[in-house]
Amino acid sequence: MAESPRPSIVVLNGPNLNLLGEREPHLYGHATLADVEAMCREAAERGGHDLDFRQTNHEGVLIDWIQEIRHSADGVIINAGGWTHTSVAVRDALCNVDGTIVEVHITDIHAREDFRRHSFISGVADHVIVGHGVRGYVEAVDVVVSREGVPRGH
Ligand code: CA2
Repeated sequence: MAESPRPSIVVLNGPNLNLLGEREPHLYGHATLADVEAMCREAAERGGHDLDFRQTNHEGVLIDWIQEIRHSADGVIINAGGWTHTSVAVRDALCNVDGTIVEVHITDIHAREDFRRHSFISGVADHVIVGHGVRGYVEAVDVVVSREGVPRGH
């Protein structure tokens, strides 16, 4: 009998997160996005999952990626950066995702400027992690691993 593929987690990062570790360390810390990817990969491996880690500065690219993985990913971890607070289109794309959705923010978006308090994504996410620094990404991987087999919305 053919072996079933390992469950998969896709981590999607939005605009400017490629600059992580280069600027504003007082807010975002010193870890680079490559460091975050390595941490996520280790956690996914520990949980027996494959990991696909991506970043884009282009909103349409993010939407294409969400559509691409909507039926194949067991979990989607998303830090949509500034689009969190502006994009109905990213939210609409996420509505079509079959797997678990975890929204992550490095900072506590509720304790910063007023315009960061509203997230278009939180309403369609199964789980939201804010303000735990880059460790929040690892927590998100652990959430997806622990929810394996749980249908969306439960
Ligand atoms: O706290 C988060 O993870 C955010 O999603 C980060 C976004 C911000 O717009 C959200 O309100 C909260 C900003 C990403 C920009 O990341 C940078 C990292 C280092 C240096 C410069 C930008």
